[in-house]
Amino acid sequence: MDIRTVATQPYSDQKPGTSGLRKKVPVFQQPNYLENFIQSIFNSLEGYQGQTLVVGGDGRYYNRQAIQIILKMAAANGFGRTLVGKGGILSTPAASYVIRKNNAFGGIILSASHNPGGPHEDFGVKYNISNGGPAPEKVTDAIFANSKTIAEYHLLDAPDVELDQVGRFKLGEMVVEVFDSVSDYVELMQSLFDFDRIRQLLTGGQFRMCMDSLHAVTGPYAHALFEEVLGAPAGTVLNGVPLEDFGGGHPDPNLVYAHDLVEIMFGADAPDFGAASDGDGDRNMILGRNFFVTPSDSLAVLAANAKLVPGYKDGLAGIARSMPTSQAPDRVAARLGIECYETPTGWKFFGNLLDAGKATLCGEESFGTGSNHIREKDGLWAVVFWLNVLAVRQQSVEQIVKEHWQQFGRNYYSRHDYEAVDAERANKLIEGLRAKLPTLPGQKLGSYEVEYADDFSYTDPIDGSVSQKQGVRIGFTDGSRMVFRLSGTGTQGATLRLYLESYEPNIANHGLDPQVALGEMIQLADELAQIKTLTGMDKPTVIT
Ligand code: VG1
Ligand code: CO
Repeated sequence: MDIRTVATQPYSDQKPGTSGLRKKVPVFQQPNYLENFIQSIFNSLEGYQGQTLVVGGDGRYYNRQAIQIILKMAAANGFGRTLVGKGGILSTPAASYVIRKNNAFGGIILSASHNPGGPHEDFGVKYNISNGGPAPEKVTDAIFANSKTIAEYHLLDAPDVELDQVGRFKLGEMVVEVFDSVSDYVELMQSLFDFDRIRQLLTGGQFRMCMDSLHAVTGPYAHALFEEVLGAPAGTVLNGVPLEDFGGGHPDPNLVYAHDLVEIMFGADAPDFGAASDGDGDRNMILGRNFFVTPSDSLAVLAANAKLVPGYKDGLAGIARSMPTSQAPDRVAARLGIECYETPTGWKFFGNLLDAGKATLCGEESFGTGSNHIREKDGLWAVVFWLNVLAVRQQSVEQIVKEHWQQFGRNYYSRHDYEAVDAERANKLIEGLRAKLPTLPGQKLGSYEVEYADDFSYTDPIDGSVSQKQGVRIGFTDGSRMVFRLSGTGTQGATLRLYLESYEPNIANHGLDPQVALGEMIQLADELAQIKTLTGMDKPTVIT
């Protein structure tokens, strides 16, 4: 078998976003496009000769073809061993765990997460470092820099390898191990949670749950975890077979896209607990009977109840949340006497805090929750955490959340997304807001008074690196906020995200629809940013 060096030309658009490089499949299928990016990753790394690389993806269209290319390139570039999920399947959290457990040099995860899949839909590539977490900005910047000057890549000339059988074989000088990642992951969950108690809950005949895997990567993990190990009846997991196009849907666990689950949980004779996860298994949505838990509240509730769970019984070192996430977790941190860190959007910013032991739980408003057990957010982990809390407290999801609001007050929260906006107009909107920022503090807007207005800048407390322009935020004197930022994961035009939050300490006012509670702010945001005029849209594409 020969190592071939292939001459290539750079592509100019290989800048990784919030979570890796995401493009339409036909973009990735252009000659040398994937190869260029993979070689640019390798070129930005040092010291990987003979080391281990983890490879897997969420099973979407082009996953298998991409894995074949990556394996041959890894072999040609001198990796000693690759660990590949069976069938090419590896959830993002499982990949993070496998990297850590095997002291791998890093991992390549193929996913566009919650974006649709298929021949004309999205594909993505993400590089994770040896701590199991997404590459930090200095690495992704180096990858992008390499992609702009790349002139050649290396590839082993070899037939395709068998991905569907567990096994170990050689590809050139490199060892390939195809493994089943489900059992490792189940073991990890078992080490954190009280499985006996959860099993009692799920088999006691009183409690019913429903898990929607949305035809994405968590299907096999969820079947093993809930139905085989924890004893829930067969049929507990819906849409549990991963499909290359996710059955035509968006594998995005929210009230809009997880419609099968929403119908069940808000229908007659609904189960007690419902959950869904996304394309690559790192997001989660939590529902009670007729009840939706916002991701920010979920993080706050898990933090407040962490002592009930074996893996966290000794308490939390700290909490970290992304800036646009609601401040509900901050209130729990204050009560517990621990720090709550505020980071830019994207899990890569939690890595240093977790490695330094400063934070134990992390979360984002975008249905992401996780802990120091790995370095990615973890959808099924959040579901099992909730089950453990439910099993101990013997209350409904709704009761637990409402009691939480009684203790801490309620942070009304909503995110409005305007998708596929013309990029120039979206930038104009953000620039317009930036220009207004200095004049806003002290101004009265409706019944609100602006306390601060800035463009969020983050200095990493561990390595001192600075990330600027991470979202325009306008805070009011009563603790309410609105945040504007452009998505870094979309593949079509620009997506404007507007995040809205207000704080309500009074229990008597806890029963409002968030869109009503936030009504005046929604109006003010439009006046301030000229959203309707500039986007040409009279309402958001998705409200979560
Ligand atoms: C979105 C979310 C962000 C999340 C990211 C990756 O990014 O807002 O919170 O970390 O997706 O999640 P953006 O830039 O589009 O707002 V996933 O599940 O795609 O790995
Ligand atoms: Co995801």
